[in-house]
Amino acid sequence: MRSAAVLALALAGGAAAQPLAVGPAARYDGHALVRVQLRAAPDLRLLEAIGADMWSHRVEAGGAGDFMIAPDRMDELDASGLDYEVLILDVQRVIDAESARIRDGAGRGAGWYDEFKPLADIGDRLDALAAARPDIAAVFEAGVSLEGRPVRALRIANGSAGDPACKPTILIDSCQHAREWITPMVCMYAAEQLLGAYGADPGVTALIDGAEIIFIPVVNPDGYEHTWTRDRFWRKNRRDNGDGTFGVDLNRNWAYAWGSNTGSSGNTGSQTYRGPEPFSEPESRVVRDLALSRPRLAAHVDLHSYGQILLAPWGYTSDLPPGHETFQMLGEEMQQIIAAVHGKHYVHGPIYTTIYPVSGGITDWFWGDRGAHPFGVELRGPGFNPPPEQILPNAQEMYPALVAFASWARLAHAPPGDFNHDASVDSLDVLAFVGAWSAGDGAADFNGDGLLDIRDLSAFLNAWNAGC
Ligand code: 0X9
Ligand code: ZN
Repeated sequence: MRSAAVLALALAGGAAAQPLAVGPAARYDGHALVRVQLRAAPDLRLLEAIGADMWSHRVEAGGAGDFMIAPDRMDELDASGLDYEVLILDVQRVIDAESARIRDGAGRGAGWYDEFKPLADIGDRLDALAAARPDIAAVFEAGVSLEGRPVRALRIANGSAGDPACKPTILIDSCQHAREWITPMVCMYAAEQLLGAYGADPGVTALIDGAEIIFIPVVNPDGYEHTWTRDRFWRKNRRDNGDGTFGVDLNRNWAYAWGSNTGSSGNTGSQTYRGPEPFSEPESRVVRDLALSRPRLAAHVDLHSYGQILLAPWGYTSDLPPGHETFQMLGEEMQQIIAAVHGKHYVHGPIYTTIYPVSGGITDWFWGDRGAHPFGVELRGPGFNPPPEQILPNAQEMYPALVAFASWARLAHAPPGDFNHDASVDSLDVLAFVGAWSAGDGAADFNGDGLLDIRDLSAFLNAWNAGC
């Protein structure tokens, strides 16, 4: 293959390899979305047996879940005796309406957040954000997907403040699951607002001076592209499993407590197929390797949709994680911040008992393996294709919650010797500590024994000597 073919490929849109096998686009004629009242765990297996695609599920809502069911399986649902209500009669009509709206530009007002965006637009916007603030923002390629698409990231940090080795990293990603279109929008909005607030909002300025914040709006670019071109409700990546099925659920591919049949599946065709081994997929490896490259990983947020839920570890067990009280405190704080914006109620709690068991999930890995504080977030619905009017309010309510969480994580994960929290361990920290200590400031109770004495001074100096 030379000149002409290469040129045609280049013009067709750059580096992304195009999938070779292109069959007819997936259709959902007559598929219904039903909300089912679940009585017990076996009901979930029953629904799986009739090929139901679980869209969302919340234990706290009395075990109600939304499931998409094919028209030829509705009889089986009726025969099951399960109580259900129909939310959408014909899912294909909703897809058609959505694509017509996007094609005609009907939902498109002046704002970027008035309509869902394809992968290329998200990439362009990332470039524009970085170009507008080259002093504190840069786009980089975190890695490459299975089909050769770049997994792009935006890094926000102030290179002229502090010492990089002292800076806590906050990582925010979205779209492990391809069909959850609202998630990259909310992710982009948070990055954009953060950049806009630098220098104007003291809290955000301190955050950007004292930490690095990395956004990955589309972890699963192959799957995302697939939802725009072939199958609106594709969830997994695009791995050819070699048996006629495609896709690994990236959020079951992480190494912490990987492989349990509670919370993931070994069946290649399953929506929660975990892959042949932990980190078998390039997309999960890209995020893992980025995390491993950061010396001081503080927090991780993984955006999903839908259900309005703030999710803490664990996903693999109902046992409470170490630090459970801290997660409860943070969940409550974010819940209140979100509610104060547009009045939306988000529930919060551990994954396992708040939605359902998840093993090999990203959130368990960040806490169990890395010790970074993670949250998984289920954003607004309804469904994976909410009206585009939901995008902006959803983004507006999440942004301050993310800032609060990131700001907490920056301080909680700062090097102990960085007493004044300016992301360097230097003589200013000694001055600040001695000042606090002689003023009887509780912050100088460095060993936390309730007393201010010489032991605090020596504990501080040990930490200070250790540097970052
Ligand atoms: O099943 C999942 O992976 C998530 N639900 S979804 O409907 N978006 O597929 C829940 C996982 C919880 N953990 C994180 N959100 N990280
Ligand atoms: Zn998801």
